[in-house]
Amino acid sequence: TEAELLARFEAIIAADGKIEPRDWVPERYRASLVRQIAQHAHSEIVGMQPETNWLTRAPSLRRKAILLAKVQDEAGHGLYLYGVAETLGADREELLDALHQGRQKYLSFINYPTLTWADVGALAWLTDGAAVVNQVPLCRSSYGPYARAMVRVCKEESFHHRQGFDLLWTLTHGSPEQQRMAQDAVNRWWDPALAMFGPPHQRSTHSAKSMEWRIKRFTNDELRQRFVDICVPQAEALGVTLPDSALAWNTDRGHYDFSPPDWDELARVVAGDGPCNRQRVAHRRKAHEDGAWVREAAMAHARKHSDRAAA
Ligand code: FAQ
Repeated sequence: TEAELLARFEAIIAADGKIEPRDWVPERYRASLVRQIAQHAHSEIVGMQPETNWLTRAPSLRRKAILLAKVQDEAGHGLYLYGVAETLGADREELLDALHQGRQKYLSFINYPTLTWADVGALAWLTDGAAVVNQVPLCRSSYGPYARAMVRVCKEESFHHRQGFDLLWTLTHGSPEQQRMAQDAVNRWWDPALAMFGPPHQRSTHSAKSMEWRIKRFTNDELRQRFVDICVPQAEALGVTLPDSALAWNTDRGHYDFSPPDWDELARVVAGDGPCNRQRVAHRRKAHEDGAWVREAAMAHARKHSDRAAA
């Protein structure tokens, strides 16, 4: 009966076990996971855009090879994550339609422009750094396929984060103009990185339930604080200033105090009104349409092979 199935589901969660694709789950658990995983997958593939902007203008072959590898990793992460959503019964084409029609979102920071080469470094140091802090606990998410996908994703995101640090380090140890460029990029990416963790806990619609179901392990605010505490010494090592005059060590709390990002701005950007929202979605739609022949050819190839195997 449904009551028995629910009891079994709740027992797995209570024992901190893993839910697997064939297990019965409450519809709200399934829908909330599909929502988060689809948004995560969309973030990976739309997140390639601010970086591909600089692929042809990377200052050396080494930097270009690193950036190419990073962008390819993100395409791979998108693929795993759409695959994970499929294990929950979601249809990949439907998820992409929802993205293209604006019914499903991707993370807000992707709607900001990468104005200079230093942005490639600041974007990676700060937003990949934030992604690692947010996603390491997802390696212990209650949904098995999501948790397992996150292990490899986090290893690759850590590499992305480090190469961003390395890129910025080169600039902060370069000419005064390069130093200014690095500082300017950090100034512009700090708030979007803080906003990545989502709204404050009181305003987070999904956190309570997601934590009860052990999809999430920490509140948005706890992870944001962890990120700030990690960034401050790294900024000192880099020789950049984080753009927040309220940033100060609080001995009582054992954490840095900091100013929150502008929540109204986050709401506006999520609603579609950020500096690059229209451009990002239009580019994604065009890439999807232009790639139709590749998908058709791949399907025809797969059919030919399965027909041969059957014959
Ligand atoms: N932007 O109730 P909560 C990368 C939405 S990218 C946009 O707190 P939840 C690749 C939220 O969806 C990193 N929307 O929601 C890369 C919800 O709206 P909904 C990808 C936001 O789910 C790096 C509503 O607000 N990682 O690595 C944002 O409990 C560098 C209420 O929020 C992930 O996606 C936002 N910042 O917590 C590429 C991590 N914040 O769905 C290039 C997986 C909140 O009701 C360069 N996701 N919203 O319409 C998560 O961990 C969670 O979904 C959170 C939000 C933490 C994002």
